Amino acid sequence: MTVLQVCPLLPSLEEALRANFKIVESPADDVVTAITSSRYGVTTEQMDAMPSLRAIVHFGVGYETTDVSYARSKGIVVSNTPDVLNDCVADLAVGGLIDVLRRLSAADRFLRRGDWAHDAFPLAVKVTGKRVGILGLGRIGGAIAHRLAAFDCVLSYHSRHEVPDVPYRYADSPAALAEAVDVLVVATSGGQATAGLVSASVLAALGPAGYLVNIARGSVVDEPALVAALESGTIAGAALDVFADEPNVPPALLGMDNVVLLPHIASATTETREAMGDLAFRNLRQFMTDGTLVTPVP
Ligand code: 8YV
Repeated sequence: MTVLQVCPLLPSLEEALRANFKIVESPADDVVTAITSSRYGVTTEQMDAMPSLRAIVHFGVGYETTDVSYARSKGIVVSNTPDVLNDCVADLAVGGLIDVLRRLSAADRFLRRGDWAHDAFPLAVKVTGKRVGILGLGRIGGAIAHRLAAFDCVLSYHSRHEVPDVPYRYADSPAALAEAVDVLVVATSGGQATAGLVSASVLAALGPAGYLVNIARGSVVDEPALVAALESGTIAGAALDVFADEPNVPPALLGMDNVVLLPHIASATTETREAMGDLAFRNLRQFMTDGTLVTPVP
């Protein structure tokens, strides 16, 4: 029962893996399953180097770092950890939205610098009642919308397909969505299909009073266009938990007081990471027991 551990994982998950399976850290002929995180995935070269590989288990909901079609073509099934992180990711999206509009992080810096002694902190922007557009109304996007409804926000969304039975207005393109809202929240999956969806023209449509919140993947936003839009005042500000080339953040963003920068922490609470670890472990154990996965990717 040999398992390839591709990258460092949650300590409790690593412990459970070591207690139950033979763990190796590089591809070998007898590896049946590989466990990895959304950040690393499993490369096609790694798949090719493991002839007995039959399952790839991801710690994380995203799996764009693994070529799932290639895996399928080799008879390898793939799982992720959906749903268990919806609440925390949605909480953080709302936190980032409030931070960037009310300028919480900027106000914290202002106070720590000692500026309060001689200045009043500038007025910020009201959150309640704002028009918010969700790009990608999936499980996480839905949880974000649900929370923002309690702030009396006027919600609309764009997804590949209109979602039945939701009370939010559908916009038929990312630009049409951006045009109609004060805040655009990116909650799509990553990968090829969504790469660069938030383009320079979408940012222009969001406009000089508009804010961008991204808790999805850096790849969904044209990052150089975003930096340019923030530099020129094409948009008012941004709250970003994800970047195109993590952990590298465009240096220009570091000096901007109207940008909230977070080190990809949306799912990073003890409760949620333990739940993700537990679900990843259950996928692995079930596959090793009966050849099926608890939460195979769609
Ligand atoms: C984690 C994530 O940071 O679930 C995802 O897709 O991006 C985050 O929850 C990631 O899984 C850890 O590598």
